[in-house]
Formats: sequence, structure tokens, C-alpha cells
Amino acid sequence: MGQLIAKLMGIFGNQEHKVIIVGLDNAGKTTILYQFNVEEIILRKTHFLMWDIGGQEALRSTWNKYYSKTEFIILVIDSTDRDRLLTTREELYKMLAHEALRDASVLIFANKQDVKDSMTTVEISQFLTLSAIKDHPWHIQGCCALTGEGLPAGLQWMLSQTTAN
Ligand SMILES: Nc1nc2c(ncn2[C@@H]2O[C@H](COP(=O)(O)OP(=O)(O)O)[C@@H](O)[C@H]2O)c(=O)[nH]1
Ligand SMILES: [Mg+2]
Repeated sequence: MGQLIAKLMGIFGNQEHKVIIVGLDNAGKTTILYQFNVEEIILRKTHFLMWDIGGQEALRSTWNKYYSKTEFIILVIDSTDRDRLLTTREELYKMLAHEALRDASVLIFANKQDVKDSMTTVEISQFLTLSAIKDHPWHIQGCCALTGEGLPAGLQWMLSQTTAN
């Protein structure tokens, strides 16, 4: 369980950042990781270790085993899946309350923006009440994992967070 997907994106000094990718099954996590291959240039000064820890219900209870030393949580959302946004919301707040994730920044990918009638980032932000999250830096980015659109912008935000502190 929990497949280590290490993407070496270049190493700058000893900078190494652990990223966990979470989200319900079918959100687009695997597709996003596949696209990250093309992000080497943008991120060549930073080395992100990406963990895709699976999203099926049975796996979600194991997420906390992977939290230690995590600097970034990438939460991938299927923006077409209105029915399960509540579940995502519950999982998000559970994670944010976890001690091991106290210092983690959260990047939310509102994926599948190419699909007509998908929820917008504004709708998702409101539903997840992101503006109420004061104790973690967070950012929401619309994307399409199939084309990669939006992914560089999300990763740039992560990069800006690594240099911010
Ligand atoms: N239309 C559309 N389909 C997507 C997008 N990202 C992923 N998918 C599809 O959604 C399904 C689940 O994607 P996958 O990466 O396996 O999700 P995971 O379970 O989170 O790893 C696959 O059929 C993907 O092709 C997207 O941005 N747009
Ligand atoms: Mg997958």
C-alpha cells in the first residue's frame, strides 16, 4: 500500500520536500503524477518526493501512516463529482486536524476542468470553506490532468511556499 513515486526534479543543496497526494479514487491522482514528468524544468532546483497514497475508502484510514514529515498535501478533486465533495471535505478537515500535518501546506487541484458542467474553483472553495483555513497555507488551482493545464501553476505555488520560509 502506498506506492512511492519518486520524481527527481533536480536537487538544490539538500532541499528535499515530501509531498503526499491524496484524494478520493478516480479524482485523477495517477494522471497528475504522470504529467509531473514534464515539470522537470520548472522545478529543477527542488526535489519533490511524491507519494500517492490511494483514495479508496478502505485505504483512507491508512492515510495517517504517511503523514510524518510531510510538507505538502496535494488534494486532488474530481470537479465533476458533486456527490462526493462532502466526503472530500470531511477527509480534508480530518487531515488538517492531524498533529503530524500541522506545518503542511495544502495545494488543491480542482481537476477535470475540461468537463462541461464541472464545478468551478470558486464553487469548490465555498463548499470546502477554504477561507476559514487559517492555520495552513492553502491554494486552489483548477486543472486538467489529461492535458496538464493548470499543473505548472499549482507546482509554482508549491515552489513559492518552499522559498517563503
Ligand atoms: N476529462 C478528464 N478526465 C480525467 C482527468 N484527469 C483524470 N481523468 C480520468 O479520470 C479517471 C481516473 O483518473 P486516475 O488518475 O486513475 O484517478 P486516481 O484514482 O485518483 O488515481 C481516468 O479515467 C482518467 O483518464 C481530467 O482532467 N479530465
Ligand atoms: Mg490512482
